[in-house]
Amino acid sequence: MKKVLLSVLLVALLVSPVFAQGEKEGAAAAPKQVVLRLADNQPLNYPTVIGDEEFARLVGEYSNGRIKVEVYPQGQLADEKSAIEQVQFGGIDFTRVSISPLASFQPLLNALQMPYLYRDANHMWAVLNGEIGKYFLDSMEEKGFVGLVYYDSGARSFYNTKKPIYSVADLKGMKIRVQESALMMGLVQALGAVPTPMAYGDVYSALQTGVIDGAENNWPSYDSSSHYEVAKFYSIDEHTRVPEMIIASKITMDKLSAEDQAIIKKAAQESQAVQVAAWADYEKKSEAKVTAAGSKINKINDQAEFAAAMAPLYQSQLDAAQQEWVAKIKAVK
Ligand code: GTR
Repeated sequence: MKKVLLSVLLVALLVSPVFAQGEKEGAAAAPKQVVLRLADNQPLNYPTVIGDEEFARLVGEYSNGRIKVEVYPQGQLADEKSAIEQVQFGGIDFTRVSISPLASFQPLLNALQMPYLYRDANHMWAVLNGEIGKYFLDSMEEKGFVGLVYYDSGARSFYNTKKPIYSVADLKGMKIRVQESALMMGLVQALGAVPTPMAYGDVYSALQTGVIDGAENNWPSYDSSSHYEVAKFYSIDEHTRVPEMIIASKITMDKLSAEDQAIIKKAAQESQAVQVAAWADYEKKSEAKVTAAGSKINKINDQAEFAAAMAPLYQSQLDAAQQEWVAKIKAVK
């Protein structure tokens, strides 16, 4: 037995340099393909994943197939927070995330997602795709990331298993799941409810078993996570517009040539149009789907009441620099 093993090893040693040489020669003829991985916690056909796939397609096209981006949806690689951590140390090359948990890594981002910050979606896009948005994408570098592009994520509202929310008082004492974000904890507390930070993938069963009473999200997530099956009351208050971002690992990007880095940045920027169109389409379909499935949907009575309750967050959650950014954002026409 030992003898057989020894001869197998010998043969392997003898032939391996040949293989190595063959590989090298092949590499000289056709440059080796670089395979990079992108993590997304949303399912296939969700607008962010449609955007990721467009990004991957464009990278393939612009590099003539030399760079391949593989998209892993549905949290296959990691939950959102772990995906960000892994991108930071180079274990995953890209991830598409909500900037809410991302702000734990780059707190400056909180200035982009304050409650009732934007007048409407157009105002948000003017900010994100203008100089301010560029500054925030670039600010990711000092934390070990390269910010590539913003994606749409609509507006977030509360939903719960108990009753419709009309006024701030209705939320009193309710246990509300939030993303892993200090700002979101503060926001829910400001409304008199009890925040429970939790990974996205754990929310369905927490709603079902009554560990929490509710959560908050946009229409597409309320739909695709199936939370509408267990939390029937969706109350439109649209407290925040939280954009999403594709970030690259700075470790990965630093290994690539300047030309390839430019290809990745261009492809990501250009994928935005497809993602935004997919978002608009999915948002309408989700609202119709959850309504047909029996969700009880209502508008809150007075948005000004909610905005007033959350206004102190602009002081308590933001430092002077962030407050200056907020002023600049509000001034964008
Ligand atoms: C969704 C977002 C996810 C995740 C989720 C959550 O809108 O697309 O990346 O952040 O919200 O609430 O955890």
